[in-house]
Amino acid sequence: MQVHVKMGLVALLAGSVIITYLCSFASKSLTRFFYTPPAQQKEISRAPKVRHIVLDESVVRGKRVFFIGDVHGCYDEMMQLLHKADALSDDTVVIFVGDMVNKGPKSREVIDFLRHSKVYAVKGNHEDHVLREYDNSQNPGYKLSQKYTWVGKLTLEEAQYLRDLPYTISLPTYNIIAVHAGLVPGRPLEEQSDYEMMTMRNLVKTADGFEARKRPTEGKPWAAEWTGPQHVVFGHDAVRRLQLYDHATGLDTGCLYGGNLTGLLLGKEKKREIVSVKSRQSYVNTAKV
Ligand SMILES: [Mn+2]
Repeated sequence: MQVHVKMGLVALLAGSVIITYLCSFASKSLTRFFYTPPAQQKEISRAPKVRHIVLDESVVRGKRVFFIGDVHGCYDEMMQLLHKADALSDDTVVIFVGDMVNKGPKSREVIDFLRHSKVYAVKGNHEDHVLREYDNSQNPGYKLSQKYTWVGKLTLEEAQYLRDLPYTISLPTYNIIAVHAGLVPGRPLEEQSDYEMMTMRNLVKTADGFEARKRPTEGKPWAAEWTGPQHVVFGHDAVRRLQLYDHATGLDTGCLYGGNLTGLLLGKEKKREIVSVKSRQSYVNTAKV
């Protein structure tokens, strides 16, 4: 008899645990299903006001240009690199090639620096992820996951800064375009896909040109297929580290993963120089593709 009572109690307990779990799961799903963003929120898109920016001769005349690869919140290394290249003076135009934030230790500090310095930056897939989470977190029922808790502290102005980062920055004087991930050859900038400019790594040849691929398992590195006429400076591809092609330079040398933070410095005589600093530690174990 006693055994039966015990078994009954165990069954009751197990049953109530399962029911509690199912209820919480159902309520989360229902919140997601029935949630309608506030009217004003609907009008906000993650796209910037201007997708492609041109820095003309008047901006770069007589100045050096310093492109910086994926910082990913590695604020200390970023400052060290800027000092090493003496890039904080007025005679240098600094351009970040995207993924300045997320995954690493000091994303807020990096955003603060970007907003209050006279530097330029393009939007990477991680800026886009941050904006997605920021927008989601405007819903009171939405819970930010552990890795995005820092996004909950962003101000509207900080989010707006990230939102308005362009996908490309062109420097006709140098015949250079900066983009986070890559460009599909033979396609004008206005016809490049926003998503592909932030995520592509490879190209697959098709009957009428190329198709972009996010994963590097199919096709060839896009930069190997890029024949100009512009030189493209990009990031995003930590696995391939420094990429030096005639018409493309890949600057993601995996600072986040214990590699380097790397920049490309164009001297006043248009001489190109790679400048890098060692990462202080491995903040994330392996580079995921
Ligand atoms: Mn990226």
